[in-house]
Amino acid sequence: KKKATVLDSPAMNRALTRMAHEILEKNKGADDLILVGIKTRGVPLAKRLQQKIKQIENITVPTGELDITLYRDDLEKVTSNDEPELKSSSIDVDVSGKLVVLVDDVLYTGRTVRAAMDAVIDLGRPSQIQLGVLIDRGHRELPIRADYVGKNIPTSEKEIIVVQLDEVDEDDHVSIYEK
Ligand code: 3GP
Ligand code: 5GP
Ligand code: MG
Repeated sequence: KKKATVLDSPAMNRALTRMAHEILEKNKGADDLILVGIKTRGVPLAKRLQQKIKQIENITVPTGELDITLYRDDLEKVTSNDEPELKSSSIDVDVSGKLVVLVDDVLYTGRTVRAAMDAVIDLGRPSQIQLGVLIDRGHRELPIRADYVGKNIPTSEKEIIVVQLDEVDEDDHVSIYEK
């Protein structure tokens, strides 16, 4: 059941523009930057940030993608023992010595990001890993926080955030639903 729209398309665009500026400001430019999207919707978000950095700095930073999915203890159903793990990765550049910015749509328990960090570190030794998310909905279960946040949306456990992106959903907005 839909409760509210929290970002419409122009608001999402402004949030991503700000995040691109924040990435460039914090890192004093785009040198050695790699944007790595976490599938599904982190991938188009990483591409949008790449476009914005290109518009601001005229540098095309490399992008990559990680597919992190729940590793099921029980093949039949999702249980609380399930942990996200790497299914596949596509990062064509060497991450060694680079600044990797992980990009995802929603940050929740932090377990997906933990698996993503492991996956990046398995590929080489980045100088630093940072995290950008469109939505931080709270409820962390690990000591993980985002460096760049589109919008903080404090949620209850019963609520879910629906992120729709033109590239995937032919629609561009973020809403809160009650389960
Ligand atoms: P995404 O792959 O685009 O990020 O986690 C798989 C998909 O399920 C996600 O899409 C996400 O949008 C959706 N999803 C909705 N609510 C939840 C949730 O509470 N937990 C997880 N892990 N995924 C959710
Ligand atoms: P975490 O591992 O931090 O618990 O969850 C992060 C991943 O689960 C993200 O990739 C995100 O897609 C998905 N996720 C968790 N909660 C939500 C939610 O409320 N809405 C959406 N759209 N995705 C969620
Ligand atoms: Mg996601």
